[in-house]
Amino acid sequence: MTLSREQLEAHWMPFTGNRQFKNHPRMMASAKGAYYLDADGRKIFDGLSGLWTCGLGHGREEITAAVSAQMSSLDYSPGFQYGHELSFELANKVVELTPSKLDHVFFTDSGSETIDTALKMARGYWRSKGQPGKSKFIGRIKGYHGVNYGGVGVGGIGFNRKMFGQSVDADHMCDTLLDENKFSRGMPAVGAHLADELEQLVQLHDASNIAAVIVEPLSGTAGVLPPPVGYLNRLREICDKHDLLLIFDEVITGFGRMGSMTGAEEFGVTPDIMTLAKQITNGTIPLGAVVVGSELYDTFMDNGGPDYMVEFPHGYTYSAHPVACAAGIAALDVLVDDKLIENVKSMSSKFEAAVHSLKGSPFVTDIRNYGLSAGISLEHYPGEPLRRPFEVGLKCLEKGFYVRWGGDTIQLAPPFIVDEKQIDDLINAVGESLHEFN
Ligand code: PXG
Ligand code: PLP
Repeated sequence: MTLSREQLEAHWMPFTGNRQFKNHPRMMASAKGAYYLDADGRKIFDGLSGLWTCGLGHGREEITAAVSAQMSSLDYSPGFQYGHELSFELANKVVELTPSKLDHVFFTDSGSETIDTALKMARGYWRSKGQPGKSKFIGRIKGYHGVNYGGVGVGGIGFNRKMFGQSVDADHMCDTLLDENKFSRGMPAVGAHLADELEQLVQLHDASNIAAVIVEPLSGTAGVLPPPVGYLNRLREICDKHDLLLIFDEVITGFGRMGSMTGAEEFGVTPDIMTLAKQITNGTIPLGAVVVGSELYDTFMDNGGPDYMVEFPHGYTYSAHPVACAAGIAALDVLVDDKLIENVKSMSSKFEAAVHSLKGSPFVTDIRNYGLSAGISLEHYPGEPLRRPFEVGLKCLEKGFYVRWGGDTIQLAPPFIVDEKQIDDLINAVGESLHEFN
């Protein structure tokens, strides 16, 4: 590495133990397919597809070519009051690939912006309909909805909240982890009844005060928690009964990882609002998208006043950035044309068997999986729940495998292009690492 210790200080890194990192840097230099090359030229398998972003593998020529051509022809275009064709083309593609009731797309630049946009849409929708009291949100314990103020308010990870004080008005349902579901494969059999807690929260706060319920169809960051059988259907029923909007945060589940285009499609439940990011451009250029149905969109249009007036006072300088849209179109084309979702489907049973073979390995207290995602919970050091996953992650890196540590779990999400041998090697690396503790 060419950088000095002093040069590392200037960059305050996100979600990183800066002090540890800067004493022991882990630098990536390049990437192709399912592998990184680190700064020392070592090949590292990408066991989390970047940060759940790069399912198509790295360095896809189709995306590179589209981005490069776009940079040369229209590098930026004002997103407010002016348009360019690519955003409409991408919006139509997103509408085509998401459930049929969702047919309008609002672009943002990240998952976090997407969530805050969705929350503002929900409140604005009820105000436009003359019900301004409907402003509270219901999230879920262990939910992750990004790091902006709205997303932190509805989020359910205490560590991400405690430093920052109050944000939006939100209450939370319980998480879906049950002892009897430990080591479930795919969707746990028990737990649909946990959705009934929403019914209780409605009794407590009254539906006239609640704008929306927001959940990840499968919680990723909390350590891969697939929904129990029937749970999402039950949430949908309760939302319909009480006139609450249902938001699915599909920043991780969107565009393939579940073995379907979306979690909504895979689990058979359609939300009123869907949030997408990450995989939409294969992680190459920041882009997020909120997808909504016509009733919601038309409510804003019908209440917008004269037609020159802005109906939704919201948008980002980089919303629908032309280069990001070019990347999005190219990435979604590769996903469809290369039939990579079929690969996720066919590899997921192999992946499931491999990851569950770690049951019985030292410190493993639970394993959960769905599609090409898995979470492995590890026994805590006394008073230090986060330490062992960190140590396992470093051991895997020494063996040439990048895996994610978060909370008391190790998370795996290999690229959609993964093959059987790569799955075996990844799981062996995790298994060996677990056995290396004294
Ligand atoms: N919602 C969900 C469901 C997410 O998973 C966000 C919102 C926020 O997206 P942005 O683009 O603002 O980061 C996310 C992001 C991990 C990990 O290892 C997960 C995320 C980000 C980084 C790491 O679990 N999720
Ligand atoms: N802060 C200032 C002073 C700005 O002028 C703007 C945008 O014009 C923003 C923040 C928001 O930036 P963005 O649109 O990239 O979210």
